[in-house]
Amino acid sequence: MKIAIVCYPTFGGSGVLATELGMSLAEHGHEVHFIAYKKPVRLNNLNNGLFFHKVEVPDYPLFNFAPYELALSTKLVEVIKNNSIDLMHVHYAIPHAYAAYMAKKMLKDQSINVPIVTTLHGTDITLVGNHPSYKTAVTFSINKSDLVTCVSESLKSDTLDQFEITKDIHVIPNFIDINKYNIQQLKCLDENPKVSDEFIITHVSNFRPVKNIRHVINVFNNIQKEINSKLVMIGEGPEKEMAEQLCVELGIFEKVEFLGNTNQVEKKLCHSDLFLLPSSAESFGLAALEAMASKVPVISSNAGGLSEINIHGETGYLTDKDDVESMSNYAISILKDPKVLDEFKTRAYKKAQEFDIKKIVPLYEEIYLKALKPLK
Ligand code: GMT
Repeated sequence: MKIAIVCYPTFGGSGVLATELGMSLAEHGHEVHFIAYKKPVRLNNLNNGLFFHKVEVPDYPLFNFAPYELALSTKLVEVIKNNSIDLMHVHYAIPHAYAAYMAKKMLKDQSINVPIVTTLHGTDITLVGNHPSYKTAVTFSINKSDLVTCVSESLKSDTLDQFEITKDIHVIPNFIDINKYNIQQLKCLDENPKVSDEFIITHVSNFRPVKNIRHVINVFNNIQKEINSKLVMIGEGPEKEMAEQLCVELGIFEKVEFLGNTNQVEKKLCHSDLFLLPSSAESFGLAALEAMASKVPVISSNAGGLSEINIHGETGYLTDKDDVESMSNYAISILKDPKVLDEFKTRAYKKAQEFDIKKIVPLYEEIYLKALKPLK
């Protein structure tokens, strides 16, 4: 198949997932064309059936807001025609599903039929998509997609509750390449064995308000009072400065490392003992799954789809999103007993195996075949 993938090219979960999916599809023999305003950050290799097409949005003094959807739909038409693309897979409804629909209509005008598969990732539904400025167009573009997928049962039910959806929504969870994590674990132990008895607590996100960064710092502050530990904060975003300031105020700045964005999160996770994710909304929680694949138990909120991967009392613990005290107590209970920590690590890894790329990517291939069937 020849597939055009539209995604956000940044470190956010939807872009990461779309890129990993495209790279895996190319390994399965498909031809994959990424279309975005810059090369996706995880797209490290452009041979073997992988292509990237940049959407250029020219500036003009009249534009208060440059019309990205217009440029994207024009680019989609061009790429689809030039490369005989079979289908579009757009990640994140806003504005990708909308632009894809316009592209589909323009192509139809030239007697070219290309179906749209739209994947909903979370904030396009639970936060941004709900806004009155977007809701009508988001509903329309979901309903006009040929097939719709979303990343958790929780997101499916939120979408059906909050929008007038006439389409079936297929749940296909996020995935990880467990093999990549296994290799990294071995390398890690070999090249850089853990020497100190200090526990490592990790958080990875885009530091947006929805991630409750303040809680991450406060939970760690409670942990470090009882357990010799440090906090590793990975990512960049609007709440980072606040987080640094809070660490200074609490007198724990020297126990917290802010590492910025990384393309190789598995390298940072391999020595970690516990992962914190107290988000106020989280459709799936790819960062938590990446931690679990690295044998790291998770203390998270019970928001959205987190309970579909993090199993309370088994792979970690879940609490209400603002319950810093329970999160701290649960974290300490896991860390203070090496046997308990070991059991949590094993179960977290075992659960992560359910979301291995080998099991999940074929589900997308099935969806593509379904979308193409009416055209045959
Ligand atoms: O978590 C973010 O803020 C980034 C966001 C995105 O749209 O890139 O991630 C969303 O999609 C991921 C991949 O499907 C999910 O694992 C995340 O849970 C989801 N984020 C939220 O729902 C807040």
